[in-house]
Amino acid sequence: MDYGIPADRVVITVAQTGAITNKSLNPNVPEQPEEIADSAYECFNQGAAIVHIHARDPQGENTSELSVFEDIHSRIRDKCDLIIQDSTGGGPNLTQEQRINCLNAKPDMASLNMGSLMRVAGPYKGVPFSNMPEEIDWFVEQMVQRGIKPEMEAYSHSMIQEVRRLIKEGRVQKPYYVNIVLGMRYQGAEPATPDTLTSMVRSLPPDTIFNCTGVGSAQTPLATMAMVMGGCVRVGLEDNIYYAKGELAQSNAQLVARVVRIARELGKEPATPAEARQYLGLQAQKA
Ligand code: KMH
Ligand code: ZN
Repeated sequence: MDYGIPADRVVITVAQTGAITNKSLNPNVPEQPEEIADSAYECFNQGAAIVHIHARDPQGENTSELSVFEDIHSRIRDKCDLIIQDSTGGGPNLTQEQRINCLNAKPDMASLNMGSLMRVAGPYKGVPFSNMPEEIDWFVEQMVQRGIKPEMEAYSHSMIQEVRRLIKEGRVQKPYYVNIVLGMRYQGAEPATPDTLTSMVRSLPPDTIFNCTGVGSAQTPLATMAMVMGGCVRVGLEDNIYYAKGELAQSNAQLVARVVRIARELGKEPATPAEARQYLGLQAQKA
């Protein structure tokens, strides 16, 4: 079987909320289930196929509460067939056990962070974003047991080695799906440059579909480059709160609409969720 995305399609993920961005940074960050679902539906209407989910409690703190994830999922699934990808990165206030609790809410996919980074600024300075090999193995086992496809997030070349290890050990199935995340201001993360993206894409194993996430002002240029290279793209307020320098984005849908305009200029249509399910080897929408 030949894996890949047709040249005239692009799979767009929207990462709407995140663990760090909040309403004090941009009041348009959706935090509560109803806001997250409404925003996801707007993004679906603009051309997103996948929604990456972080959940918050009523006070806006990162939460692992199953009922909150279930509420978000059912609100989204009532509106549309977006592919639901929960975050197991969670947030710096969550334990490893809490980070995988979202898997019990039956997402289609879940993020699987492929190595550890160190937070070097902000309130969590010095708190590691820990993803040790045995933790990765445990997370991926929990996903596989539940039929959830891992979205392997790689922030550096060394994390691609970890992807290779999982493949060698038979822990993940084809087509492998790797999100190359560049420009995180964490120790150990690589910069959002064309050279880094090119080099990391070249180092991917066969049968891998890649997605690119550029953080901050790199979001649009790297998404454009990734589309030219035949990749999938992720945009949204989780990774970038601005529309332009000094101008906050009005919504996640605004960021999706922009990448769709660029895609069309490049001769690509946004893949529907049904098409994206087929490319990624996902089952039909979960109940
Ligand atoms: N904010 C991203 C760069 C996760 O949720 O698992 C990192 C992320 C991790 O998306
Ligand atoms: Zn995330």
